[in-house]
Amino acid sequence: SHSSLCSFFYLLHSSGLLNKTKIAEGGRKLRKNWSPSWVVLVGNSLVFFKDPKSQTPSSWKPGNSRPESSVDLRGAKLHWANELSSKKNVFKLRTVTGNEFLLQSETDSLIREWYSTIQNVIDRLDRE
Ligand code: I3S
Repeated sequence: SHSSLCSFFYLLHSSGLLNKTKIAEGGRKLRKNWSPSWVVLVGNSLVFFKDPKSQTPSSWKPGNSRPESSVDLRGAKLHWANELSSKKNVFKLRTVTGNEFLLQSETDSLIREWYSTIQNVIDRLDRE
């Protein structure tokens, strides 16, 4: 149908592979554990999928995918955070509940696109 085709292209547009590590849970610091994660923006949430090899766009089907976790972007804060890692292109996402994630890509244009996409959602939610 037209609407499922629209959803499909929307997901394709706002999904991709990033390196991810959670660095805090409820304000408590965690040990870094970087791993590639398939990231999808769905509505007001970022959804992370664990196994990128089985979660490429061609195999992505609603129903057979297993999100590892998801992040509510309402009230979240986004900051460039290159001082928090030896890797380049790192930003930090902090949720209202005090969960903190670092997201990273070797591709400058890709990380900038993710940064502004996420910031736009946060700004829109702030205005509501
Ligand atoms: O901020 P840190 O502690 O230097 O982060 C590095 C460590 O987490 C390291 O793991 P172990 O200390 O458990 O071996 C990771 O392998 C590194 O990737 C972390 O640093 P970067 O600079 O990559 O974020």
